[in-house]
Amino acid sequence: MATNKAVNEVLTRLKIETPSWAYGNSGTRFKVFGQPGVPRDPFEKVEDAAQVNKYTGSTPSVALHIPWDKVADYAKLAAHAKELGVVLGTINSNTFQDDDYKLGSVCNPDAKIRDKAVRHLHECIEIMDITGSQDLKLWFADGTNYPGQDSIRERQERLSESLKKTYARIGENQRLLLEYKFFEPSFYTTDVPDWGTSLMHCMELGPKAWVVVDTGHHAPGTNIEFIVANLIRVNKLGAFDFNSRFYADDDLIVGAADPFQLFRIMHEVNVGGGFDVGTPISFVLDQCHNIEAKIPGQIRSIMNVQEAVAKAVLVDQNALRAAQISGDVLGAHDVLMDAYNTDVRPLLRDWREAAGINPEPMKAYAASGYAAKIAAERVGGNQAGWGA
Ligand code: PSV
Ligand code: MN
Repeated sequence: MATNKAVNEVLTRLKIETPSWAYGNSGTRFKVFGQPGVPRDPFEKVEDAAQVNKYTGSTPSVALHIPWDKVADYAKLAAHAKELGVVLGTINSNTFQDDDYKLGSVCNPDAKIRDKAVRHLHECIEIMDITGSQDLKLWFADGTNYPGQDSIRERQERLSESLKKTYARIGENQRLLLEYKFFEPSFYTTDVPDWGTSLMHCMELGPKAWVVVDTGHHAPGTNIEFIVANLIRVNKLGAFDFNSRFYADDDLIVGAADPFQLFRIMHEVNVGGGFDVGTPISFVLDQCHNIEAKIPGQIRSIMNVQEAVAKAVLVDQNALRAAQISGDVLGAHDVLMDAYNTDVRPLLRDWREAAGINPEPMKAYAASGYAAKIAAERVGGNQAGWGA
């Protein structure tokens, strides 16, 4: 068995970014339910993100979404974050909520619209220059709904050209992250539907382009750990967007639907050196809390990731390898399951105590009175929501 010391070291190194949109109101296309105390602007979103960091000790950065988190002065927002002990992280672009993008953004048949989309991506990089953010994350809603609607191949050429124009503007210490998703909002073809397409474009672009694996963006039954192992093998896995899904892109709390899958993914990350010092892999939540409270939803998510990581690090690698090499099928499986079936919660409580954090983050946050405080203070103005 790996030692608790090894687990503690990884937990201390492991930083997970939370998304600004998790703090705003969200819902389905049927209904968005408001919640008391929801932030009214990006400054308040950052304050909530700082609370998650306070109770987990593991979320020192918050991802922004442009234009949802557009502010007049990004340096001021960055300074506000810094005062609260967090930094501004990944900048997420948005090329899916403008009427012009009905037929796509960077793949649109109209060159003027493609140019508009690329200008937006350049604007996001300008924001990164001010905030000091390392990563530009691209998720494109581009695709088609009907066979024959557009040329599949030409759309790939347009995508390649637009990505090259974006990549040309990426700074020396910045990265372009290309996320894939197999469907929605397009239902016949999606222009970046899978890891192969994303990887092909990233390889064409160069060393600053990396693939993002959003755990909710695969068809049911997809072996995500296989994808992760392969991307790590060619050193192109740039980031995770964590969430879980029962059906499609459900954006539920990571580890809620299938904690065993999350463990298997984290095991591949561990084997591939993804928790080592200097790992290129960023760990980010991409979730919406439609019916549950938002800050506790984020805290619970971080705890779920930590539990999966702790179990993955506990896998006895020597015993696993020995069993694998000797063809001991069930022995190898046992080694993995032993780690998965370990109750790591006491270990995590000890690690938190040693790190000066309350061992029970959910209870500590609930007892803090912060939820009642923001519900009383944040009256008037417009609550931020998915899409604002
Ligand atoms: C849309 O599916 C999505 O969830 C993508 O995963 C992005 O990362 C996120 O929204 C923010 O644009
Ligand atoms: Mn995502």
